[in-house]
Amino acid sequence: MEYKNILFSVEEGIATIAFNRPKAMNAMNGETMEELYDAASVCKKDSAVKALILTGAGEKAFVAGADIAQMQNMKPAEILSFMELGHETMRLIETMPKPSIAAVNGYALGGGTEITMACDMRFASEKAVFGQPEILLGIIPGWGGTQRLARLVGMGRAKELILSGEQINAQRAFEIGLVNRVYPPEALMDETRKFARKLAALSGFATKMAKHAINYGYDISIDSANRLEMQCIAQCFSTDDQKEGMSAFLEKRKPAFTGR
Ligand code: DAK
Repeated sequence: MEYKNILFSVEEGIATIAFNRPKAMNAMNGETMEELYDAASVCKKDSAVKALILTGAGEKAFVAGADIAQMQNMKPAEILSFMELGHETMRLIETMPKPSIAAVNGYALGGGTEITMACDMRFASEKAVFGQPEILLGIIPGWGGTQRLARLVGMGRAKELILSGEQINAQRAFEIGLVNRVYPPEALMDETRKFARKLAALSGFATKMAKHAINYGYDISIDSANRLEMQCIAQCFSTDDQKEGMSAFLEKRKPAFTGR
């Protein structure tokens, strides 16, 4: 697929998807969501991709939300397909067997915050701004914000943000657990890439099993979830990576994982 609204590159096993609609603060229209879905599908399938970074091109915005101009006059059927595509894309990123980091360089509002929450981790520039301002437009979050925000920061804080529409800075987002790490703007991408490379060097199979246990264990009973974990770790013991990881430790050398 040819991309118009995102920049997509793969370097040293790290895929980077940068939202790139500077005139609209990288707002998500249907076309951009289709491109994101396509690029995320490529990342999932391509064995050369070991980790994924989502960011915003330019200095001002990650994604300033769904495109309000496009949404304003959408008919119910259009809203429905926009909704489905958005949810499928978020779930694709969240559940893909490879780690993802949102490198949040500026405004991440509404659908922007929702995209960051579909990633496994959020690293923010000191200039980043988060929020779910949908209520100010007479709507509510529509790409999982009501659910993922409450799971990440707790119900009270999620309600505070969603019911008020207030924006918060990176430091506050860090304090409430929405953001994992905060960096000076000029260090954000280097630090994120460094961390992504570190994740990419680990066992791809163990990463896949860890994400599987966390993602699918979260909403079921603790007993069922622990059983799921048991199945996942048992599978790890069938891999070369488990043998390599443990041998390397005992031989006092760095492991060379192959993902098998
Ligand atoms: N949509 C469209 N255009 C946007 C935009 C957006 N979300 N955000 C900014 N822009 C455009 C502005 O209209 C402006 O365009 P021009 O006037 O230059 O043509 C340009 O980007 C620059 O913006 P500003 O002039 O406003 O720049 P400032 O630095 O003064 O302010 C800002 C930056 C990010 C604080 C401000 O632009 C802003 O508040 N933007 C809107 C933020 C917002 O409300 N975002 C939430 C959108 S609602 C659904 C699923 C999901 C959703 C809805 C439905 N379904 C499944 C049904 C999600 C909804 C949302 O995300």
